[in-house]
Amino acid sequence: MIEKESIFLKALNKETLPVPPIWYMRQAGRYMPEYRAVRKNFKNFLDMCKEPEVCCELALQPIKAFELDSAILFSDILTIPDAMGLDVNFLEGEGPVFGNPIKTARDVLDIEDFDTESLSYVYKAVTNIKNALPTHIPLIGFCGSPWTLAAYSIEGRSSKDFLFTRSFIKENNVEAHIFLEKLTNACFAYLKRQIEAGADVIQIFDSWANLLSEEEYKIYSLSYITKLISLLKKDPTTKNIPVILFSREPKAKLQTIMTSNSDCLSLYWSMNNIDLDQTADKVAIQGNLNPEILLESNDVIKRETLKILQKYKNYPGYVFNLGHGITPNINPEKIKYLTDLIRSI
Ligand code: 1CP
Repeated sequence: MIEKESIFLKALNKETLPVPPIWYMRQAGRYMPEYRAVRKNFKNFLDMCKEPEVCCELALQPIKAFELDSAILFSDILTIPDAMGLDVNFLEGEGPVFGNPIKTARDVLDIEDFDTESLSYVYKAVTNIKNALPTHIPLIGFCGSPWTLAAYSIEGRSSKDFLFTRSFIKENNVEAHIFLEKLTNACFAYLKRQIEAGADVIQIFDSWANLLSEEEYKIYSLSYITKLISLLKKDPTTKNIPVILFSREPKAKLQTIMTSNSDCLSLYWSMNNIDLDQTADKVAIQGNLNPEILLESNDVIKRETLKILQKYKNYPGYVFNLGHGITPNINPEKIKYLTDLIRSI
């Protein structure tokens, strides 16, 4: 339970605040020297995620360095496909590579049932982080969207265009939907356990929404996100937990995305022409400074940040964040500068 009042939870509850709460996507990661010092002890990134004590230390690093208004679980979205037997490895400089990806329709039918307890290392990390945080700092739990998890699982690795995945879902349409349904149920069970372990807020990462046309998006992504959120909103254990939806540069209209019923929309950095009259009082907004701005001078950072703060000044429920994750080439001093700047205005 959050004892002291959290401005992050207030914003998610659509309150207008004098200073917005601040956290950053990928706030723990390679841009921090203290992260790299821990990371060098593990060859495979996922092995590091399987150590709850280490995850706790990593999740707290940005809280200690910048006094942010929320922590996020240290883990990855690909824990679910790994638990389904798809054998996820993060190789040096390559990103995720699946030892056992979904290559055929048959592979979908043969996939192992998701055993929620096989990810107990994640729930232990949630509880450790929660216990280590001050009571007024909430903890975000998360999962990938079913579509985003399917895209990695079928492609077998990251890709710019996920061409194999996009033809697979058309050629094996029935099995594609069976797989998306399995992933949706797995995400629900996984998030419920994170909430039971101490997560105060949930974020769903639809990081590959940009691959789909509006029509495809409705069929392959939005319908499953909507189902996932409705499962969360129906269950007595999870129904009061705010849900944030991050969609990377979707082709679908905001009105369409809002039908998912999320409590907050996390905007990609290019989404800066949205009609706030249509979202106000319906959803909180999170975002959306382009992380690349953090490679510029302090003057440029200030100018671009002020534009965003001005836009959301009176918005009912605004959370400051970046429009995508912090990249490894960003200097931590820029994160400090940005955070202090927002609080000084
Ligand atoms: O080598 C390393 O040190 C690994 C770098 C790293 C880190 C720090 C990866 C590999 N994942 C993470 C942690 C992580 N991933 C977190 C918790 C940390 C935090 O936010 O503070 C979260 C929430 C994620 C979520 C995640 N993983 C997403 C969704 C967010 C987004 O960026 O859109 C995605 C797409 C992934 C997959 C992933 N994990 C890591 C890599 C290299 C990738 C592939 C990215 C790609 O396809 O380009």
